[in-house]
Amino acid sequence: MPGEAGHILRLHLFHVLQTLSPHTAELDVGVPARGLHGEAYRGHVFWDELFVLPYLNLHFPEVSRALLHYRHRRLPQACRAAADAGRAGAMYPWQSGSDGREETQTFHLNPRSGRWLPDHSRLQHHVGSAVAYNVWQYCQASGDTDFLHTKGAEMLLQIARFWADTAVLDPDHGRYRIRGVVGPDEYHDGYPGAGRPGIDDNAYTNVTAAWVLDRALELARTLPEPRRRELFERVGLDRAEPELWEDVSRRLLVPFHRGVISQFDGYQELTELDWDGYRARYGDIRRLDRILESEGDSVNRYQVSKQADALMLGYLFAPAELAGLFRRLGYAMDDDIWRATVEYYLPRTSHGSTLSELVHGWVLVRARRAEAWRYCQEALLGDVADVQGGTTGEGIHLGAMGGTLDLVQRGLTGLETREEALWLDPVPLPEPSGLSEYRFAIRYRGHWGVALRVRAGRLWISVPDSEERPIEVRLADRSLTVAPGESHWLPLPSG
Ligand code: IFM
Repeated sequence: MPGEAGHILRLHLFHVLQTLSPHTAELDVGVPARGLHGEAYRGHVFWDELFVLPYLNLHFPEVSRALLHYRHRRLPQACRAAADAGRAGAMYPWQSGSDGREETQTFHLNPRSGRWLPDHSRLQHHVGSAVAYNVWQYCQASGDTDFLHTKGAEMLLQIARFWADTAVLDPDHGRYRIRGVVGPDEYHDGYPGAGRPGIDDNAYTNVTAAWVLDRALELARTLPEPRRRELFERVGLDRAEPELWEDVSRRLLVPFHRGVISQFDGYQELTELDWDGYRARYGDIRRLDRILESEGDSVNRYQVSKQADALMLGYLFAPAELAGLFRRLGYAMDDDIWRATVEYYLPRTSHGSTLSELVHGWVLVRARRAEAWRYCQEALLGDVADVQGGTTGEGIHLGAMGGTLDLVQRGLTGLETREEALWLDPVPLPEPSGLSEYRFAIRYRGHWGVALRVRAGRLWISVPDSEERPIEVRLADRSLTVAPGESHWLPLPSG
């Protein structure tokens, strides 16, 4: 593996650009989960663009913008889906094809048992928050306020509206609850023996919903006139709605147990799995759902996750931002709680999705944990070694491919684009990582070639003299302005 990382990343870049490039930016193209290389999922679009857009945002912002237009063209369909479900706003589909209607299967086959089983994965309404997150991140990276104030705001407001209408105030808790959903961990689609599908108060769903509501409020407050008035008219915003959004965004319930975030309400009451026993018996236990069902059991009974779920929060939000989000919700969240949460879910996750190792790699890199690189390597090997046991032949995994490129670009450099500055917090690279030196140039808020290079414990940043404006850079211990024509070598913290 050492030395191969660069080759694999180039292969990933090839697949990303083959599927999404300036040549597709003029077309009505979404992000198919399996790229252009196979028939798995029938070419459907899920939430996987959440892992691809961050890379595109900093290289081909026009492609990201086109992908967001793709979602915007399907906003009316998402609003119809919400209305059909008796809700306000926009309910984006979990799986969709050309016209944006929900196309998730209602039954799926367990090839191990040969049985067809009900499929409730369409309850992954968190896909809407992924669309909103992508809007926000794209606009932060590109500085495209025109999109943010028009189509972007329209999507954000409609998604926020959906969450505000879906959350129900529970007087016993004094908090809003979102019930009957499925989180990113697709293993848990209901409580054991319950007569209804879905689980309640999925922490990822609720925290991201609160984030969307907060962003929608920020937009509603800061939009310049006459755009504000036009937008409010277009979405038919009732004056009372922002008040409700404020309340919901501060009082959504996030369950905890034993000092960690609970994946969902009641997770801690589920049975612990005998992981060693199952490993000894089956070897590869990534698809525990299939194994357990074939034994006449159900994965819903166990504290077992297919992929990162609560830990997805550490992928979307850097520690300080996550702490702020929890604070706003009236919960304490510090490094100890987060560390304990990571410790709790790591051994309870089977990594039955290529997205899982990618997200764990990210989360552990951010936490500067030694085993981070093991997960990063697994994420890199996803398709070249077909780690999911035969799925690559049905199509590559575009989310994991885009995500690994972004892991190097933003994860290892700690790069964030917010508050009109470029934030950098590089991670010391373990040896041998195959990535002891790497460089790339990004497009950032109208700049064409901000160059970054990581090498021998130092980070180099340069702004070409062809640029017109300086950029603001924030590091953990200092801020600097890098003017056109300037470059700086900055020491990395030792690891
Ligand atoms: O979107 C993913 C999901 O998170 C896990 N199962 C496969 C989907 C498509 O890649």
